[in-house]
Amino acid sequence: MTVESTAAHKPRRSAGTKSTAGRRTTAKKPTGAEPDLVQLLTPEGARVKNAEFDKYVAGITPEDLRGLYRDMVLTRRFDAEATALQRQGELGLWASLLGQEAAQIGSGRALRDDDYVFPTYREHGVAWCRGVDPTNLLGMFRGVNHGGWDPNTNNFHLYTIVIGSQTLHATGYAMGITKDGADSAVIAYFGDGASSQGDVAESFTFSAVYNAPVVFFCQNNQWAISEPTEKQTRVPLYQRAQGFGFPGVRVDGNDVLACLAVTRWALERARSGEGPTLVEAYTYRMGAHTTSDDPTKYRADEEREAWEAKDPILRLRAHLESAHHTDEGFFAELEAESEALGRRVREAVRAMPDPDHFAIFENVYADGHALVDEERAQFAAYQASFADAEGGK
Ligand SMILES: Cc1ncc(C[n+]2csc(CCOP(=O)(O)OP(=O)(O)O)c2C)c(N)n1
Repeated sequence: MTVESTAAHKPRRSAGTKSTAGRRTTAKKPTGAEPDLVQLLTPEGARVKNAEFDKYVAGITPEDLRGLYRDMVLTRRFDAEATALQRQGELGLWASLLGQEAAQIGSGRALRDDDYVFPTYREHGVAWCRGVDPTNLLGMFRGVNHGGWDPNTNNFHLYTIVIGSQTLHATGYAMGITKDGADSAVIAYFGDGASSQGDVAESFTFSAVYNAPVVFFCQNNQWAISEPTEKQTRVPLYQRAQGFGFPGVRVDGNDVLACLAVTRWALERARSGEGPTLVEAYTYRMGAHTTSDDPTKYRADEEREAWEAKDPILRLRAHLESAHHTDEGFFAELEAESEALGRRVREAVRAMPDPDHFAIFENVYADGHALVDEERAQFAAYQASFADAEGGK
C-alpha cells in the first residue's frame, strides 16, 4: 500500500494549553502509530500508485474523471448559491460543505442504487450523487418543510441534525438487509465531533457483533463547530474501529479518486459478509460551521490557507489537465451549466410556497388530542391578535 504520513496534514494549531499548575487542559494532538493516509492523487494532481486500492479505480475512464469533476463543481456552485441565499434572507440557515466535495462525491459515486444512505445535514454532494434534486434540500433550511424528499425514492434518508443518531438508524437498517438476505449495503455519514457521541459507539458495537453491512464514513473536517479534533480523541479516529473489531482506514478526503476507491472497497466488504468498516476521510471544513457561525473567532487564517492548497477541485483539475483529458470547451460548458444551476436554485427557493401555519397541529396523534386542540386554538388567537396591525398598514 502506498501511504503517506499525515505529518504534512497536521493543522498548524498548538496542541494544547497548560494551566498555571503545569497540567494540560487539552489532550495532546492525537498520536499513536503514525497513521497511514490512502492517497491516489497528490495535492498537485499527480497519480500515486497504491498496491491495495488501485484496483478499485482500475477501470476508470477519462469520461468518469470528468464526471467526478463536474459533480464537484456543480455541488460547490449549489452550495455557494445556498450560502448567498441565506445572506439575502431567503434561507434561515445553511450548513456549507465547502472543502468536503471530494469526500462526498467520491464516496457517493461508489454506491449502488440499492444501497441506502444515512446523512447528517451537510451531505449535499452525496444527495447530488443519489439524484435528489438540490432544490429539495433547501426547504428545511427555508423553514417551509421538514425535509423535502421521500427517502425511499433515492435511498437517501432525510437530513439528521441530532448528531450521530443516524449511525444507529443505519446499523438497524443494515441488520435488516442481512435478515432479508439482500446484498446491498448501507453508508452512514457523520463528523469528527459526532464520533464522541454514545450513539456512534453503540452503532460500532452492534454492527460489529451482528456483522452488519454498513460503512461508517466519518468526514473528519477538523472542527465540530469551534471544538478541534484533539478535543474529541487521543488517537487518530480511524483507529477506533480496531477496538470494536473491524477495520478502519484513513483516506485523503480531498482526493476524490482515493475516496471512491476506499469506499468501493468498504462496500465490497459489506456486501460479501465481512461486516462494518470505518472510513475516516481526512478533510477540512473551509467555511463556517453554518451561516450562524464565525470561525475567525476560534481558528487561524493560516490554517485555512494551508488547506486551500489541497483544494479537492483544483487537485482533480490539475490531474485532468496534465493528462490532457479536458479542453477549454469542457470548462466553458461546465461554467454555463453552473450558472444555469445557480439560476434554477434561486428561482426555486423564492417560489417555495409558505406552509399553512396550522399544518404543525396535524398528524401529531392519529385520532387527535384535546391538548393539541387547545394549542391550535391558542395559536389561532395569537394570529388574530395581529389583525389590527395588518389592517392598519
Ligand atoms: C445530540 C446533539 N448534540 C449537540 C448538537 C449541536 N451541534 C450541532 S452541529 C454540532 C457539531 C458537529 O460536529 P461534527 O460531528 O464534527 O460535524 P460537522 O458539523 O463538522 O460536519 C453540534 C455539537 C446536536 N445537533 N445534536
